[in-house]
Amino acid sequence: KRHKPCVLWFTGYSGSGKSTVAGALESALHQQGVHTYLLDGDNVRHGLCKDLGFSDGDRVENIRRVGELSKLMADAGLIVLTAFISPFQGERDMVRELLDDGEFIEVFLDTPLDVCEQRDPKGLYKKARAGEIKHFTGIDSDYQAPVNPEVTLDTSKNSLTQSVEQLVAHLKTKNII
Ligand code: GGZ
Repeated sequence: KRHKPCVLWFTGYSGSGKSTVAGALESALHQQGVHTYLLDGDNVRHGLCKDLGFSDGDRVENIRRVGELSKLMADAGLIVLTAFISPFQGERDMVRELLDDGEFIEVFLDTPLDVCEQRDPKGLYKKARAGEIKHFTGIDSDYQAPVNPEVTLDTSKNSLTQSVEQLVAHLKTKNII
């Protein structure tokens, strides 16, 4: 099926729903025959970025590499989905600048921090509160909410299906799919 390449850049706290929503959107796109690739910590931080930790500088470098990789994949014609906290506006803007106009779609997972902390799927917030993990986003490391995201989702208010529908509608409005 014909589509325009783009990068759907999901940003938000750990536990905000980035990977879940991106994965569900990817399934919906596959059903329509759209060729996609999902980049997240699981397939990037163990390989391409395995030398990086969670200092501000390492996060900047993580996002820079993922941004450059996303550009190459979009050049290959894919719809790229990325699910990284990507806490800094400066780096998100840098990726936007790498891409052609309209190709970068910033998707803000605006799930409140206290909800993310309640979910705590991997027990990481608990460890961060106990001081066992340092520089944890939202606890003792900064998160800069997007200034002008193309799409804002709150997974504490909307179902997964609703989030996917909102994104599919956006892609249709922009003539991407
Ligand atoms: C934030 C951390 C940290 C610290 C480990 N701070 O919920 P998760 O587990 O699966 O997702 C988080 C992931 C964040 O990696 P990113 O590459 O997305 O971060 S960034 O964009 O800022 O470079 C979390 C886990 O790694 N994790 N330590 N200190 N998240």
